[in-house]
Amino acid sequence: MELSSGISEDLVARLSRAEHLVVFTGAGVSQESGVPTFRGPEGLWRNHTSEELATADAFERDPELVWDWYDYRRQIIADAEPNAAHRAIAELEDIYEGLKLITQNVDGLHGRAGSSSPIELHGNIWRARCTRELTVRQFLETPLAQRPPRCEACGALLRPDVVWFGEPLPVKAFEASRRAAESCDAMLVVGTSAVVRPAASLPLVAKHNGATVVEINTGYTPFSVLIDATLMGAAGGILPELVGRIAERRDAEGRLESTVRGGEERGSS
Ligand code: BV8
Repeated sequence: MELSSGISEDLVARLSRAEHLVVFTGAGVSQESGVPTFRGPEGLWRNHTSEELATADAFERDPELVWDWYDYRRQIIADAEPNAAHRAIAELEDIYEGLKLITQNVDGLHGRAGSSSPIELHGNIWRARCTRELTVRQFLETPLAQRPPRCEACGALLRPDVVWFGEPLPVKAFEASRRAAESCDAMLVVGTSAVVRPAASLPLVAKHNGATVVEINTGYTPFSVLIDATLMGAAGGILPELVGRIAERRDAEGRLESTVRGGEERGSS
């Protein structure tokens, strides 16, 4: 376990040799975009914790309160821009063919930064689901005109299309994530406190399967003693430097060329 704010040449070498890279992100990757993290001091809202509000029980008890919390977050996210960490992660797709991005976040900022197919383990705050027909639609209206919003087809309550505590993760998304963690040879774990299960098991699956696992976080997490390295600092500062150095090294080794050339050939076909 290597603890440093500096990025060692050895780490850059190990990551640049990887053939199958997975990036796994949590709320910390969006913190520099001004989006409150879940368990940081800004995670409280009207003295409620996220764990209290992100549940089917809370919604059952007071759908208006829960929708007010989501509307508050949607307004912040609508005004937010992807930050340098999101953009650096999007750039990794040009460096590693078949890169897999798995996120616990529901803010959609990876997609807005250019990542082509983030696996959203916990759903997306910009979709809503009818509680009666279970139909899912894009739902971008913020602030909400109707509180709580109702299905235009049947009048039943809409709910955010996210995974609440006590609810199962989308099976296909989690299976794809587990397969990626089992088969990768390197994983970057960015901005997660590693407490929410089963998502937080993925870096341990990668480590168990022999991958090089590197955490980027402003603080220690339960992973820190179990993985190869923790780069201590803000993702928006560390990731652009790390990605740049990996690209340089792969370019120097002719690996980037082959990937990009492959990409260009793919693009021309
Ligand atoms: C399930 C969507 C089973 C909603 C989220 C007891 C009772 C009930 C359940 C449980 C229990 N014990 C355990 C559980 C399981 C539970 C769980 O794990 N609870 C935890 C709290 C202990 N899990 C579940 O309930 C899951 N479902 O188990 O179902 C089941 C199976 C079959 C059938 C029925 C049921 C569902 C979990 C999903 C919950 N939904 N989000 C919404 O967003 O509104 S989780 C929520 O937490 C977000 O998705 C968030 O992404 C995720 C993880 O948090 P983090 O991303 O890590 O964010 P956090 O704020 O914690 O940390 C931020 C980190 O970033 C910090 O480390 C910080 O240092 C760092 N940071 C900050 N700034 C920066 C930075 N790093 C770098 N740069 C920076 N600038």
